[in-house]
Parts: sequence; C-alpha cells; structure tokens
Amino acid sequence: MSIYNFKEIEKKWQKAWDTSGQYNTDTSDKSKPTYYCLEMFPYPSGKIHMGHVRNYSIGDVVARFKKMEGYNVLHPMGWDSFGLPAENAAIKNGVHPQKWTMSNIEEMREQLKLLGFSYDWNKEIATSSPEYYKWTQKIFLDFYNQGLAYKKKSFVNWCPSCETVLANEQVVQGECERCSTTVVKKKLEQWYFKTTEFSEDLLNDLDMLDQWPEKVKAMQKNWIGKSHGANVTFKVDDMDKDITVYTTRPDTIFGSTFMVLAPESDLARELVKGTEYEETLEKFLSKMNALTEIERESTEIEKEGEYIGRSVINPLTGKKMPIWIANYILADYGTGAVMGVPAHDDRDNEFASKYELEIVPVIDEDDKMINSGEFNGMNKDEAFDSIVEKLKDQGRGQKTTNYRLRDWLISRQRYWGCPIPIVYCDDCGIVGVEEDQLPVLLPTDVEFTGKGESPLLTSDTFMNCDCPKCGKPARREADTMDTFVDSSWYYMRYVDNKNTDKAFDSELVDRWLPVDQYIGGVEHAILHLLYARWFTKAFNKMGLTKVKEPFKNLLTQGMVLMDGAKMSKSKGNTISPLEIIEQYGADTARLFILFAAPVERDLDWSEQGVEGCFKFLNRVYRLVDELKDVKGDTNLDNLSKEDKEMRAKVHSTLKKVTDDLSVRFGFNTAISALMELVNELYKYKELDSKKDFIIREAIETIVVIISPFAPHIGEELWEMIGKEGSIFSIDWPKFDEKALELDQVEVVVQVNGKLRGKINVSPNVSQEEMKEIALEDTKIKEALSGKNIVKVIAIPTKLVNIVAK
Ligand code: ANZ
Ligand code: ZN
Repeated sequence: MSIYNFKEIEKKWQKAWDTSGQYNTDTSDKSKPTYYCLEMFPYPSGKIHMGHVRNYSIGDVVARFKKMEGYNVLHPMGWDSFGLPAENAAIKNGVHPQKWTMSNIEEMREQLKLLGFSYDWNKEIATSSPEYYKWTQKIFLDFYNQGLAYKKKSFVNWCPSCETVLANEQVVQGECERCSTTVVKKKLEQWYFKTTEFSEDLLNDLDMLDQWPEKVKAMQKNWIGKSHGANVTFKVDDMDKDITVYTTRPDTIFGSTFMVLAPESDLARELVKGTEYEETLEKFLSKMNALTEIERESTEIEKEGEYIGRSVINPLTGKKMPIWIANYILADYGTGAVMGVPAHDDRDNEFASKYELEIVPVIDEDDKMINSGEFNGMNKDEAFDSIVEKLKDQGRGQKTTNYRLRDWLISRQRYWGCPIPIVYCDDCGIVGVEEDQLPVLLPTDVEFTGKGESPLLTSDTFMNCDCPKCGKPARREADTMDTFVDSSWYYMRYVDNKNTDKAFDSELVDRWLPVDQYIGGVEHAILHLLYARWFTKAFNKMGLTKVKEPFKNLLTQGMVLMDGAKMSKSKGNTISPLEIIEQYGADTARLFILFAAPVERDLDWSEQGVEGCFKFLNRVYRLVDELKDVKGDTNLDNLSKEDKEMRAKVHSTLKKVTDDLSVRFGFNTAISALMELVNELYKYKELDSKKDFIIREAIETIVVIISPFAPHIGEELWEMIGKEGSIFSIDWPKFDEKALELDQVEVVVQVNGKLRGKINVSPNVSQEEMKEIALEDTKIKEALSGKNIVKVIAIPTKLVNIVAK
C-alpha cells in the first residue's frame, strides 16, 4: 500500500499545471459565460503570511468551482508594489527600491505557487513596472483634463519621521500609522482627486451592491457622511459682509448666541485685518499648529477660543452675536463657520460655559419650541421647515446637504511611487506631459537619505526637462502618487494587461466587469473600495467603461488569530505558511484554513486542527488507494437499506457541498460534510452486502468534492482511480434527486393527540418544512376539515402535532 507523499504529489501537479497552462484564460473567448474571481493583490513584502493563505485559498475554491461549473474564469494575481517599505529598506540597507521590490516579488510568487493556486500568471501585473504606471499616469492626465484632478495649497498631516504627508486615515490617534511618531501640520501645494464629484453616486449606488456585507456598506455610508441641514447667512455688524454657516439644526436659530469660525479660515483673517485682533488670531493659529491631528479633531479636547472683535446679527432675533474662533471648528467641513447654540449642542455648551456666553434654550422637553417668537409651540421638526422657509423669504437661508467625504489628497513626498506627469513652466504654468512621452520614468540617480521633502528633487536628470508646450526649460513635479491610486484600477488592467496602446480595452473590460467575486480583508472596507468605486465612476463618466460599480459581490474574510490575538510580526505570534507547507503540505494548510472557521469569521490557529486535517487527507488517500480499482455496473434494483443509505449520503453530500459552494461560501460545513461521507464509506465498504458500483460512485464523489479545497491530492486521486486529464476540466457533477428520496424518515402526524397519518421527510428537515409537509398531506387535510388550526408543533424527524378546534 502506498502512502500519502504530499511533497512529491504537490510538486508533480504544480509542474503539470505550469506546463499545460491550464489556468490561462482567453479573455476574448466568448463561448462560455465569464466569471471574474479576484482576491486583493498583496504588497510584496517578500513573505506570504497566513492572512494571504486564507484570502487566496478562499478565492481559489471559488475559481476552481466556477470553472467546473462551466464558466470561463479569470483568476489573476499581481503586486501592489509601490510603497514605503521599499524606500525604508533603501534608506536602511542601501538596496535600491526597485531591486528590493523585484526580488520580493520573485520570492512571493514562488511561495504562492507552492500553495497551488489556480492563477493565470500571464495576467500578472506589478504596479511599480513602467508598463503599468505609464497608464496610471495617463489616467491622472485624463482626470486632470476632466477637472477631476486639481492642485491646492492646504494643511496636511506631516510625519516628521517618515517625512511624508499622511492622509487622515493614516493618522492613528494623532500618530503616524507606520512609525507612531506624533503627526504635525504643514502647509503644502498638493494634488487632489475630486472624490466629492461623485459623493451622491457613491452613496446611492451602494443600493446596487446587494451582495456586499451590510457592515461594509454602513462603513462606506458613514465615511461619505451625508447630512441634511441648511445654510444660514448672517450679516456682519458694521461691515458690508455676510457669513454663511452650515447647520443641521436651523430650528435652534433663536438659541444661537454667538458665532464660531475655524481659526484657519480665510474669513477669520479677513475679519481681523488691520485690527488689534490680528495678533490674537496669529497667536491662536500657532497654538493650533502645535496640536496633533487627534487633539484638533477630538470631541474630547477642551474647547478653546478667542473673541475676534466683531459681531453678526441673528437674522431672526435681530440680536448681536459675538464672533469667536475656536479649536473645535474644522476649516474644511461645511462652510468652516458655525452658529453656536449652547443650549442644544454639547460642544457649544462647553464653550459658552467656559467663556460665559449667553445660553438660551429654545426647545422644551416635549420637543416643543420656546423662546422662538412666532414659532413657539410648534414641534421642532415642523419648526425646522418653517424657519428655513422664513429665512428663505429673507434671502438668508436654504435647505442644503453636506458630505463628510473630502477630496482625496494624492501627493506623496516619496520616491517609490508613480511620478505625477506634470511639468511646471515659467511661461505656461502647469502643463501635462504629452501621452507619447509617457511613462515619466523614475530616475535611478536618487539619494535615499530619509531627509528633506521629495527625494526626486535630488535628481537633476529627472527634475530638469523641456516644457511640453513651449519647449523652454522647465521643472517636473517632484511628488509621486498615493499607492491607493495604483490599486484603484488594477482589476481593469488584469483583463487586458498586455495592452500597449491604452490602459485597457473598453469592450473587454465591459465584458469582464464588474468583478463577480472580490475577496479581501475588512481593513480595506473603506478606502480602497471607495477609491476603486470612485475610479469606476470617473471612467464611466469619461466613457471608458459602461460599468458603474467595480465589484458585484464582496467577501471580507476574518483574521487569522493565535490564542485570540491577530497574528502579527510585532507580537511575535506568527506561524509561517512555508513551515506548515514543509511539514504537512499545501493541501493540508489550505484545508485547515478553510475548515477551521466560517470564512467571514476570525479563525484561531490550532496545531491540532492542522494535524487533524493532515490525518484526514491521509485517511482519504488510503481509502481511495484501497478502492481505486473497484468498479461495477450500476444497478438500482434490489438495493438493501444500507445500499440506499450509502447512496443517499453520497448524493446529499454532493447536494450540500454544491449549495455551500455556490450560495453561501460554506466551506467549513462543506468540508465537514465530506468528512462524514468518508466515514460512512469506511463503514460501508466493510459490509458483506456492499455493492461495487456504489463504492465507485462514492469514491468519485469524494475525489471531486475534495479537489477545489485540496487540488493537488484531488488531481492525484483522480489519476489513481484511472481518470484521464485534469479533474478541473470535468463538469461539476449533479446530484441524483432520486437517491435523496430514499434517505427519508417516517414521521408521525397527530391531530389533537391522535394519530392521523404518516409523512416521509429528509433526516435534516427543518421544523417549518415538516409543518408544511404535514399540512399538505391529504389524510391530514381530511382530519382537519371544518376545524381551525390553533397551533402546530413539530419535533424534527419524530412528530408533528396539530392542535385544532
Ligand atoms: C447649530 C446646531 C445646534 C448644530 C445644535 C448642531 C446641534 P453633521 O451632522 O456632522 O453634519 N458644524 C458645522 N460645520 C462645522 C465645522 N466646520 N466644524 C465643527 N462643527 C461644525 O454636523 C453638523 C453640525 O455640526 C452643524 O449643526 C454645526 O452645529 C456643526 F443643537 O449648528 B450645528
Ligand atoms: Zn512652457
């Protein structure tokens, strides 16, 4: 008897797949329906971790299963290969980022191949390759020409240690996400993508995504943050000037006793100009600049502000309201100006109490208006509309909506990113590089000191160029793009990754997109997905695709934990996938990770669990090896009870697994059903009355079911039982409905405690199904005629009792 030599088997089949190119997809083949299975591509750190194994094992089951279901499956893999770690490695060890990245890619590709994933490596892309980033640059220029990319001077989060601008979301609790240094503010000229152009579509089209997890949609919705309110315009006292505030509570305007401005706003500067308060403002501003992002935006922070010497007139009370600047007002939300309503807003209340500003309640405990003139007695919602109406008549207000979503700051003062294809000319200003001059290549003569602003500034060969418009000497943009830009469109490039004329062929992309199944970590639930959605909307607007949403179905897999904590290098609690592969093989690693928990849940690593899966594969191998030559003609006559039960088990397992794979990603339950089937076959084969054709049927079914999860052993066993060709080129088998019927149990049906009939149900019938079947039964219907059903009690596989009067 041979033993399960996983090393030999896995090597053998990986080689066979490579040679035959069986996972290569012809994207132009129209003979079958398309299925695009995509997993989030990795940053090439050099080593795969268990999170990758989980993500990609899930995707691989989907891809293999869909292929066997008859789809033309696209299942690509590539590298999100620009980014900070490569540059940090360059600073630390003097290796060029390009070299570091390329060797990491080589290593990681080999590691992924060891796991036997069904990727079409012909579709591989690396976002740091000029063949790819040429098109990222072209897309930037398209956006620029469409007004979707623009430049603006603004305060940015600056990490003094990484010397880079950080997006808000890269600031965690006031610290740099990567190095934990306290983040400060800095004013710089920056490139932005106009994400807010599609705020409304990004929000509304979430409704199209009925196969996305609700929690992810909720996170997207919160991030977009639409609120309904009104803009109200106040006249500045003794000055020919208006100030507009955004409020979600116009009903509280009678209680508005002061106005607060963001200290950074131009408005504040204008109001104090030439007055003694100019200095007050300057001092306050420098205090603000010393604050961390978290302190500045936290609702916890002690409210602080300064009076700046002017007042506005409340349009409804006619009273003067002093104007203040304060730390809790954000410059880039709403209008950067707020009407302070200390009786009904906690922040305003804290502020007013501290600085002894007037507090006037305008709504009582029953939500009725008080102290609000003609609106007294109204319900507050009614007052909302009436007050806006009144303000509107005065030309001082109107309903409006606001979004929390900001435009996307894409400039990075880094080397290892996609160069922004812009040239600055003294005569012509900002000029886009001509398409035939793309890509603007990253230079190689850059020093990595980790100091200063953009490293590209140190390369004369890069910085100095001719103006694309007038030909005079000009300078290049020295910033590169946020790596989220690269990953916002890679799924389109996969479809047409060899195209040298354009980013992608629209017809091909329209045929393959939206991605049928996208799988990745929930940590990307907001930004990556939002940016990718935004790109798709921008492409749609520019006529590059008809698609409106990039990802039809989304699965966010849970984390891999060790003793309840996330596996991470910093905690030193990681398990190396390579060691597991070495010790048990890739099939065991894959099987364990799919079996140990439902896909969306966190999974606790367990050595015993791995051991158990390894034993199971051994058990299957021995079983198939022993029975591989058993064959027999199908004969459904004269089957014994045991025969019927064995066949029913085979077909009910096939039914369950098919359902688990196609409908609900129930991989763990599918595997456990397979385990049960194997157990049953171990018992059945020992019976004297066993039938060869049933054994054969069971063996073939076991091999087919195991193959998407553990593809190497799947192929090996398929060959062992005498089949030709790859198991992945067969059609996924259909279960036999008739075989299932045998697998039924008899259930007694009582009416008011008296036996009135018997029904046959499947052993895993639900209570509801049992009730339905019982009530449909003719005998029972008779027994019930003329009576009203009071209650139906069902005990699965045993009894249904109907109480009727
Ligand atoms: C008066 C008022 C009374 C407010 C009240 C709230 C409660 P959301 O819902 O998040 O959109 N606000 C407006 N612009 C702001 C800014 N730039 N910085 C800080 N706060 C700002 O929040 C809108 C509310 O937040 C607005 O409604 C405004 O305060 C404040 F009982 O106006 B409200
Ligand atoms: Zn010029």
